[in-house]
Amino acid sequence: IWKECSRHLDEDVQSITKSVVNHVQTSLARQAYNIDDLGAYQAAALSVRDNLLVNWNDTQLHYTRKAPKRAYYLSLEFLMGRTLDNALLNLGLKSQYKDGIKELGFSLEDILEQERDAALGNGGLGRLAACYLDSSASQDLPLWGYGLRYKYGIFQQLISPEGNQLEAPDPWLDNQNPWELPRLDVTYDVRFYGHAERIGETGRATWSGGQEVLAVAYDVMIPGCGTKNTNNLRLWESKPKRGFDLNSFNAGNYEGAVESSNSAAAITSVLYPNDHTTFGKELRLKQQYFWTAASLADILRRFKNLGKPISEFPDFVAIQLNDTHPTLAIPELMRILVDEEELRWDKAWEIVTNTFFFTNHTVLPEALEKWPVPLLEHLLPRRVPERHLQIIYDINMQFLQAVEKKFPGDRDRLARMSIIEEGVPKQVRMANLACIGDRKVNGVAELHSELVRTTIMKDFVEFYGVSKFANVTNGITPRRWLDQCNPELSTLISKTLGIDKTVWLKDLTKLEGLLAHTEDKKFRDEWAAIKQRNKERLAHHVQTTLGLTVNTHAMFDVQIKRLHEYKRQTLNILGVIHRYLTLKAMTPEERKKTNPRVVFFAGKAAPAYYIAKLTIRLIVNVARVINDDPDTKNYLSLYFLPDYSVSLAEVLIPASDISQHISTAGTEASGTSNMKFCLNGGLLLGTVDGANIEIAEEVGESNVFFFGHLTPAVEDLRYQHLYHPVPVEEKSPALANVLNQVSAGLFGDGGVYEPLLNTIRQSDYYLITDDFDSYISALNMVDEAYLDKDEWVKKSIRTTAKMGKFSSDRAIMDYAQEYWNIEQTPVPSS
Ligand code: 26Q
Repeated sequence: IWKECSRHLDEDVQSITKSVVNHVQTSLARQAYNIDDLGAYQAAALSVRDNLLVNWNDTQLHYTRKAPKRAYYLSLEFLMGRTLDNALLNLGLKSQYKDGIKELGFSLEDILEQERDAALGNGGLGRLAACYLDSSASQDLPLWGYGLRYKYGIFQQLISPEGNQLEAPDPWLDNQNPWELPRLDVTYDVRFYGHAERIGETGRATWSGGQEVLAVAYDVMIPGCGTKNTNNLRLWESKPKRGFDLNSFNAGNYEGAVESSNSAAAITSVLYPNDHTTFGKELRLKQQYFWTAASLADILRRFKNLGKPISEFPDFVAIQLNDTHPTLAIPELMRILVDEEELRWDKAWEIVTNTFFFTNHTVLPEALEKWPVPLLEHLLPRRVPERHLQIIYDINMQFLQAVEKKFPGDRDRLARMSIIEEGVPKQVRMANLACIGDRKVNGVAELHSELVRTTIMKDFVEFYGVSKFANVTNGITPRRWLDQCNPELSTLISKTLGIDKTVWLKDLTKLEGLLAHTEDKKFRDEWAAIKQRNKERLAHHVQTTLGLTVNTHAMFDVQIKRLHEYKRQTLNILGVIHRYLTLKAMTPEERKKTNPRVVFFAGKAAPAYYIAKLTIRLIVNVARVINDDPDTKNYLSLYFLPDYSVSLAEVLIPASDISQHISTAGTEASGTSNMKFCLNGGLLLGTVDGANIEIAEEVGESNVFFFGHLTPAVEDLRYQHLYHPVPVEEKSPALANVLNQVSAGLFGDGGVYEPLLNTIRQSDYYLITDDFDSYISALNMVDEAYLDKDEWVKKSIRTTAKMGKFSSDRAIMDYAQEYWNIEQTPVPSS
């Protein structure tokens, strides 16, 4: 049997080399002897793509034939990262390709590095969408993603000599992208501005004038793990409807001739790099309407092919709105049903409210999406009653009448619940519209969902009842976030559990089987050795990219996420300074007894977020001083790794001993990197916030390091800051000392940092002063725990073993069963 298998494998390897060489010659039009790593990557990718295409076609055909109810995930962000490694693993072809590529004189590891990340997202929300696609395919669920094909993804981050963040464009499509299939025949017209008129007896509306733009589909194949099912991510590109204006051209006005085509192409040119703020930009609203209109038209066309009556739409279609960004889909579907399908308002509304589901990702008031009425009015005209803004007004009127009926005379309540916020200008509250137009609303972790119910959606809970407001705790795909990024650990787990990896990767609760081995010294040693090699891999990366040498015998302490005041990178860097000052004050003998620590930061700041950028500058300049100090550098060093990305996360996460998730309680909706670190055996230092709480519930509080005030205290503390302020010196002398040292210029011109330090000295909205001392004691507890290496490794194993709950497979099945009512539809293996 073994001979038989290896013969097959040989055949596989032969056919792989043949297919790769074939692509070199025919697709790339190059000579096989004259190819570099990039060429080898492209040829290998095209060869893998051939495999994906077969499965993708079979899957789409199977779905069409079986006609199950389908789900659609509308997200303005899909933070996919690289594809080749993931596709090889999901197809089960990695070792064959490794051999085949080697036979051609290349190393698979090297050519994988050639791929650019698809970075069409800012952070957590976009990466969550990518994990859900992987899980939907792996669980055989008929789900498609819909998004935009931005020409430029999230900006590339550079760090200037002064330590400032600089932004450069991310031209990720400059090398051709083998993972997408242009569908030049799948297009829709989308219209902006212009005006609508009633025609004929029926009073149907037609729209004329304005700007017409073409939406062109690009399909990205999403392979499942250990299944033939390969789902689809459809991304829209905007194109001018007409090439250029011939009249202007003939009149010699060449600029004018291409003006409209430029503005059409602009719609999908760039991802907005802001998470949590900045509303009111016309182009962003245009993106949202362009994308929802094209996606809905496409979904409707597919539904119509079934030949079912429109009243059955919700029996065949469920649409998940990833945050409020696609909320215009609600009035758009109303427009289609009323204007084009000629349904009565009530009937249309019933269909709409049975089709959409809405996920909220934040309770921060400043992050709730609002759009000025005049802007919407301008973009989506309201000449006739059936147009968007009028539709929004009509939805609002009917809704408020129902509220008035239930709570007569409660004008404040009406004002709070209205879709329209009074003021100059009036604003459309997208979260209210999304809530009113949806079947169900969910938050992304238990605490967060509870906060949704008790704060931003309190009135709506009182109106609709609590059952409309539920929770689906986020998850992560263990394929990318363990098997792919930490192959050695994956192998050790399969060996220890005595099962094939596809089994536990698709039923992550199986990891609990590791608990039985925590007392096995040999297993623990292997576990620890893998962590050590992952630390060396990260050190090697830092050495080759930044030319810096990292001490791999120190504890690796990692905080990687978007820069934001609520995430409190500032607390971390002030803690580092405190540690530095403490070390400086010690004798050399005392220092030797301390636990050496290397601190890593990575993350991007929104380009206009001044305080976040100043935090980066402080981190970079503290690193310069600390890493250069001969007294302390063996005990404490600090690195800010530029241009954080999915690929960088894949190197950082497996290398971490401890990671920090230290948001002010009640502010981080869930967090998902916390789950990734723990899955890779890193311990967690965090606040009682978001999914940290559920992680602690799973692994036991003795295996995590918690600190800080709890959510119910936050509001009171903020009130005290405003009305009974206490100087930092009194609250935390240690912190006051740190702030003074920064001001005094220990890390270069102190004045530069005053605006940042003043956010703490003054209103301190995110409670740095209140949590600082407890944070420092938590850090000390981490040090103490790390001294007992054996016990630390046990904690690490226990943590990984209890991560079953956080697989995105669990989350996606929850959506499938409790929200969308869709069924697993496996493609038979031929
Ligand atoms: C909205 C309008 C205009 C411009 C930008 C935006 C915008 C863009 C991105 C608003 C928010 C985002 C991203 C939010 C985000 O990533 N939230 C995170 O979602 C994760 C997945 O649920 C959670 O784990 C994190 O807690 C949450 O912060």
